[in-house]
Amino acid sequence: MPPDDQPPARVLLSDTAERRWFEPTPVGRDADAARLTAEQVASWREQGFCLVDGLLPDDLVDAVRADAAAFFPEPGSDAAAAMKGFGSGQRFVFPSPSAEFNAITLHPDLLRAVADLLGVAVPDLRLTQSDLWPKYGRPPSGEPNDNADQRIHCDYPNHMLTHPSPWDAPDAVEMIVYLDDVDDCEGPTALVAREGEDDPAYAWPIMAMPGVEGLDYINDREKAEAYLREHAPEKDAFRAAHLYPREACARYRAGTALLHRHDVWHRGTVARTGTRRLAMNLTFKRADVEWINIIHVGWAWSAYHLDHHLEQLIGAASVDQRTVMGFPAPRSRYWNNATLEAVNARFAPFGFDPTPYEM
Ligand SMILES: O=C(O)CCC(=O)C(=O)O
Ligand SMILES: [Fe+2]
Repeated sequence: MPPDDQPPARVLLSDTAERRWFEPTPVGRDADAARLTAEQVASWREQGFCLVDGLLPDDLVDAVRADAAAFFPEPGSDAAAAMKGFGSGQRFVFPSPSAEFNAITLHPDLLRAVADLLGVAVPDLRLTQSDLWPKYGRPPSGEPNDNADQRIHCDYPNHMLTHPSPWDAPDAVEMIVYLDDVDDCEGPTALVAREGEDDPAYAWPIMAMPGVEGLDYINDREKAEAYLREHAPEKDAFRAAHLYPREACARYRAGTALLHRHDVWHRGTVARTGTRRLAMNLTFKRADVEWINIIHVGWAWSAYHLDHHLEQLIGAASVDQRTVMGFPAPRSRYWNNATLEAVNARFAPFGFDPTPYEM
């Protein structure tokens, strides 16, 4: 537990002999929907993250897990050994041929949770990342870009062209949806909870990591710290004093969601050798934010896929879900009789209803 002179953690902390843990808490209910509790929202806004259970329906989580488990190589196989780092090609990148993957990405309760965190309405969100990747448990190889035991970092550099906005004016929500159990796979995400505005770990600006200010990008923890000791010893000292000693781990199981931010310290840790941890990674930004990029190729790139999953998704989606994808909202300046007729011609075969967009 934190010492007496520190504010109490809102995220639940527990200790075991080897690790400190953040424990997930159940979401609340609002009519038939899952909704973040006030405590969970406060945890995200104050500490930089919340860890929640029950945001997504179990059967949807099971279905995505089954789909991904059938696609990615079995742990322990030669094909698994050959897989390094991230990636599924386009198979588990939004929009995916997996309807369940898309259904999680745009799940109404998930969108509502993100909107609640940012204090905006759902149509004021834009999706900028949704992918699913396996982490195969293996000891760190010692390669600088090995992903097994990550250096502690914030995610902002490869999501945005700038630096995150001040803490109390966040522009985006990141999320990891775990599809396995930490008891099987280990490899929990470790995080440093922010403790108030004077927390030295969160001194402004956030520069004490590889890959910014002209420093090389290095993923592996030991290699990154050795590099910083040589090239930026004050950053290494800062990380050794304020970050690594304070990290605690997200105790996840299938369906647990970690909602975090581009300016929160965290890292991936070593997964149990011979296992495969599957997880989805999502990011939503405020619609008025141009300096955060879509991290994948754009959604329209999938339009020539023979199964027409992009068009089917657009046809079947709710107005809010389309808007979060960047499709023009009702009353957008895009809409007039000509554009409505044209867009309807394109998507009518997929069940598109033009009524909400009529002038
Ligand atoms: O895999 C994890 O638990 C975290 C991964 C991560 O932080 C990253 O790749 O940026
Ligand atoms: Fe990260």
